[in-house]
Amino acid sequence: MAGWNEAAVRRALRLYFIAGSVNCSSPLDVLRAAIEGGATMFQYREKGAGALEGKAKLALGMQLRDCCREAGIPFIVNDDIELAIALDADGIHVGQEDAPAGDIRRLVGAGRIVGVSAHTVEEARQAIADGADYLGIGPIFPTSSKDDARAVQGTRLLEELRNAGIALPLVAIGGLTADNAAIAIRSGADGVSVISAVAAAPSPRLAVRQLLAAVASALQGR
Ligand code: TPS
Repeated sequence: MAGWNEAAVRRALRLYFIAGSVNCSSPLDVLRAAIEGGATMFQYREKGAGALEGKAKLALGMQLRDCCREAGIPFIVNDDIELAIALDADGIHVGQEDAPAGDIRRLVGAGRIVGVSAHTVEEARQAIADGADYLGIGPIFPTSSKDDARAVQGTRLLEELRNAGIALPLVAIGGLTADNAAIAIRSGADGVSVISAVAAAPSPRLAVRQLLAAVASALQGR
C-alpha cells in the first residue's frame, strides 16, 4: 500500500474536492473535470437527503475510486469505515460525531490517510493524539452543503492552531471559493476543500483551475 508521508498529504490537500450524488447529477463527470482542472485529492461523501445506500453507494464509489487511481490522486471515503475498506480507499475522513479517530486509526492501520474535522484547539490536539494525518478546519464561511454544520468560525481557529505551534497539515473548508481561498491560506491552511464551488460550477474544470491559482499565489506569498 502506498505510504503517505506528511509532505505528500500536505501537497494533496491543496485542492481537495468533496462530492457525492447529492451534490451533482453526475459525480463521475464532475470528478473527471475537477481532475482535468488539477484537483489534488478527492473525498467521496454520500450524505444528505436522497443519498445512495448499500450496493448503489458501493458501485458509485468504485467508479470514483478508479477515476482517482488513474489520475494518481488520493481517494478518501467520508465517515464509512466499512466502505473505505471495501473500496480499498487511500483514506477516511471522520467528523466529531463519527467513530473516534483513535478507533479509526486502529482499524485502517498505518498505511491509510486518516482525516478529522476539528472545531477547537482541544479537538485538534485530541485528533493528533489519536493519529490523524490532517485536520479539516471549518466552516470558515457559511455553507449550504452540510445540514449539521457547526457555527461559522472564520479563520480564527487556523490562526490559533498555527500560533500554538501545531504543524500538522490543515485544510480549510466551508463556503470557500476562488475569491476567498487566499484568506484561508494566509491564515495557515495548506489547502482548501470544497463541495459547491466545484460541484455546482458551470465549469468544474475552470472552477478548480481558479481555486488552485488562488491557493498557489497565497502559498507563495506566505
Ligand atoms: C476535509 N464539512 C465541513 S463544512 C462542509 C463539510 C462537508 C461543507 C463544505 O461545502 N473537512 C473535510 N471533510 C469534511 N467532510 C468536512 C470537513 C465536513 P461547501 O464547500 O459547499 O461550503
